[in-house]
Amino acid sequence: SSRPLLDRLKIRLSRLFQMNMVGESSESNGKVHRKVGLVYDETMCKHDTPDGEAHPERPDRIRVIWEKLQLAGVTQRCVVLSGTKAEDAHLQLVHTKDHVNLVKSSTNKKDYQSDRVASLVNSIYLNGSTSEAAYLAAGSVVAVTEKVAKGELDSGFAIVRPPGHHAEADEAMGFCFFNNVAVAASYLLDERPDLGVKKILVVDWDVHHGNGTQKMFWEDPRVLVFSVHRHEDGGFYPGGDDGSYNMVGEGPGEGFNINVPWEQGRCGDADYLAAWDHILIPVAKEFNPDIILLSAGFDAAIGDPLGGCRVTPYGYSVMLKKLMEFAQGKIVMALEGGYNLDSIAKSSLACVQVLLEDNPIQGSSEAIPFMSTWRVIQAVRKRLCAYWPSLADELPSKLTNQKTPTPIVLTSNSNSEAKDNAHELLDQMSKLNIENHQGDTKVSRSWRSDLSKVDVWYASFGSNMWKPRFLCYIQGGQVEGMTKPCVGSMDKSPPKGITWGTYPNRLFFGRESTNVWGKGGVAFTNPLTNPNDQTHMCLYRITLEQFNDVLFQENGLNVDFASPIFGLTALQLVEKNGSTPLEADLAPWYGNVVCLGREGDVPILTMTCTLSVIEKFASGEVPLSPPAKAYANTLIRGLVEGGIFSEEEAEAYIDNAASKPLYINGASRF
Ligand code: X5A
Ligand code: ZN
Repeated sequence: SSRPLLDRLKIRLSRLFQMNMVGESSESNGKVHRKVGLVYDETMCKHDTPDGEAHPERPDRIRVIWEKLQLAGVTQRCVVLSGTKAEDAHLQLVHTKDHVNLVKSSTNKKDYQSDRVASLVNSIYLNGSTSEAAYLAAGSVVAVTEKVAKGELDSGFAIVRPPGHHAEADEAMGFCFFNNVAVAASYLLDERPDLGVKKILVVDWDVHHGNGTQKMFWEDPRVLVFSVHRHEDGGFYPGGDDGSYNMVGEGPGEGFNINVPWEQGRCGDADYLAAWDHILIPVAKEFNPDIILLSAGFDAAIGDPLGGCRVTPYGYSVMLKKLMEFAQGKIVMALEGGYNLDSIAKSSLACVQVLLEDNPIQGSSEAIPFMSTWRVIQAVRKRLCAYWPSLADELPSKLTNQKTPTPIVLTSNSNSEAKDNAHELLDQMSKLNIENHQGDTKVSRSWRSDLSKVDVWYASFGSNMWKPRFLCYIQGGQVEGMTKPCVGSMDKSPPKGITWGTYPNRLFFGRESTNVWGKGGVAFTNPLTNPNDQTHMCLYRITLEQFNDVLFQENGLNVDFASPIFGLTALQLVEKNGSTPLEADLAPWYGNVVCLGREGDVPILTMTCTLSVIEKFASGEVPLSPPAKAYANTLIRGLVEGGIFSEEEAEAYIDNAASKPLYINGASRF
């Protein structure tokens, strides 16, 4: 038909148009790359404790980040800048003259303390190079910011130390001397009106409250300051009430300061992404910044000795990716805290890859937000909804009341339907035992033990994207939306890894009903690729034995087979040919195993229908039909909890896949 062709032309046209719009960006292999600036200057490593004492804010922090970026080969693809010293006039846009002079002339802590008794308790140290490093840190952030605002760079990352966000107008504290980000923001607004930047969004994801930045723009509506931090009712550094959600700014700046104060440590990707989806992103849409300055501390990272939170590199990459939608992606990241060398290096790399628009971002996110997280998010929304109408709606209780879902253990169920299910399960189990005690034991044992030694990534695009649902196939059980339980795999060990990937295949929904979900279509993906198509998949690292048990269950079979449905020979075939059909009688639903590539040494396998069934779907012989609500919700939960999409985005993704016609001649043609 003519409609798909038109759609495809539109996509191509919009891509051509996009290419012309970013004329500054470099192009190689036909792929447009964003121009990303990186500042690194070894001189900033010279700031150190005077007596060689160990300190978390140590020189190696920026070294390991730089080495990681070099090793990953990303520095060659960026514009590398060396440090620039800040000008006193620029520092004085946010600091007092006294403070600037004091930092300038201090060469040891005594100099500093003799002038300012307060610094005794304020977590700073100095040596002969501190002043130089502090000037370089602030000046470098100013320099990249200017280049991004001008459009010379699309975005940038200033790998600087000492950090800045705790530094106040007249005070160094929390390892900070000059407020690097605040200096850069004020520079744009006050010194460079020619660049046309009128509204700046400062996002501070350092685990500590950005008290300095908050104070500097307290009455300034041109700078929206957003800080998410561990607060614990003022018990966490820097402490007191400053980091509370009640601190919204004053005068013309009222409503332009947003704090998300965690009540507890251990917050991870799910908590941060919930704050993004339900506070920061909607507000950013309304504020519509001209540029984003990111106080990018990595001390909320998993493994950080000071932060005690659990954000993964993947979590940081998703948070950053969501910000790329604003200000045409003009983002300047400035390093703040972050004290686990390995975590900060990995997190930094993940972020630079986002700035470069490398695809796809790999990662995992299993958790759901803490109850306390929803409490905080709701309090923040309530406090700020007068200024930001998009925060006014009450969050659906289905979101805020969810507890960590666990598969139902069948034997503990007492209602009659579940009992029936349990009987069915017991039946299956006993059959299984009988089978194992009769004749086939040896064959059965040997295929299982052989295949248990081989790992594969099972890539799921349907309900299995929701981890608790997938676990039913491993551990047995039933979760919300399922009409009957799964028996589980023989080997009940949990997946050894979880990650996500995006593949150029068409997701669609077909057939009228299933045993497990009742009425409605279920997910398939076209085994043929097309660069215009995208299926998001959750990858579970399991053994080939478990993969067989998943295949059995997906096809409505028991798991007591004497031989595998997908053995070592089939694995070799699929790795060579890209896909291999399974025995049609045994696997009527998902009768085609497709190899999507490798992750490390391990093949990535998905299961879908065969090409002949694709043809039947396309011709209408087998119906395409949208998923029932319960089934669609399971996919949406998987995508949301996996950190791939917001709920709205996940819904749109499913709706889109369910409503487009399936045309086979488009595949592999472009
Ligand atoms: C920039 C930063 C932390 C200060 C902690 C003091 N500062 N105990 O992460
Ligand atoms: Zn910090």
